[in-house]
Amino acid sequence: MLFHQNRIVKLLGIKYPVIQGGMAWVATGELAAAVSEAGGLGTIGAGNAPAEIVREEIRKVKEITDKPFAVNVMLLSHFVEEIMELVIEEKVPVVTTGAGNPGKYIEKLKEIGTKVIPVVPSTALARRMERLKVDALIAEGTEAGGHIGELATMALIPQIVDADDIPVIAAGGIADGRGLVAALALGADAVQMGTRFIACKECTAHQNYKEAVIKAADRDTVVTGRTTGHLVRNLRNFLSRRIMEMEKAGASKEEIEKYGIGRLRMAVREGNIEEGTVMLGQIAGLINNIKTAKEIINDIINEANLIIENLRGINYNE
Ligand code: TUI
Repeated sequence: MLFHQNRIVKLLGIKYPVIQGGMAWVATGELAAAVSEAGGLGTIGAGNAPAEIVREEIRKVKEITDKPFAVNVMLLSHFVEEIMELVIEEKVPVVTTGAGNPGKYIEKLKEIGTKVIPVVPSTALARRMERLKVDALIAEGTEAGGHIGELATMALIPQIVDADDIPVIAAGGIADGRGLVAALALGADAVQMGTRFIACKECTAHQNYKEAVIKAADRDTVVTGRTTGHLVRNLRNFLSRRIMEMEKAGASKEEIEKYGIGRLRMAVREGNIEEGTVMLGQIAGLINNIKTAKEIINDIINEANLIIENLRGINYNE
């Protein structure tokens, strides 16, 4: 069987090597539970939310499913300390981290058996994480939506795979079975997908946000934040144009950050996809339908299996 010896599947106790990205505001308990029920690993995105809000999402997941799930801790959050206390109290099976170095939290999480999986945008951070004995790494390329690093998935994955002996989950630019097989070919053991799971029936984001993903073409994302030091891939819309104008005009980091406050919520909850921040990855252009979490996962696995079967016939020496 294709995924029988898969290290990530074994580590996490899931059926398929598909992880749902922990998107702030978008990745609620409902979405995470649906993905975990379908055999992947669902993730709650803590984003900038306080612990009490995230606790409710954890409770929702636990009500719907007994399967493993993750909480993504966004390390730039003001509430990071209380979120870490919460995930320990709730004995969350898997913690993924983003937007920083989770070094000082790893020991406490591991003590209670929580699996720790940081997102790394470079081999330098991957090596540091290996020394701290994390369970796996998510190597996220710049194709991804939201806060991103500089390296593309195609270049990043094999370099991270070779830099350490930890299982690697590939992320950024992946939305179907072709992406999964490509990631496996580069040496990853699994994929994490965010954008694909926005266009998902169980995703609680506003319908306008889901439609923005479906409507987006290949060149419809832009990267803002070159001047603030926090690169963010989001939809080319009124807001991103305004921010790029401010950046060109030499606005200060504080001014730009202040202008962006509350904008993600505005897009995800209120459906204001012009004045809000619509975070999405470059692969949005490939996504043209809304499916259930189960359909997304089953389709990816079936497509990957077919591709692998076809590849078996190839031999360049003949
Ligand atoms: O974290 C993400 N994606 C996100 S976080 C987010 S909320 C936000 N909004 C505006 C500005 C900043 C954050 C929206 N989307 N993906 C995982 C990810 N982690 N991408 C890049 C990184 C990363 C970057 C630097 C991880 C570690 C890192 O380390 C720097 C260091 O301290 O070594």
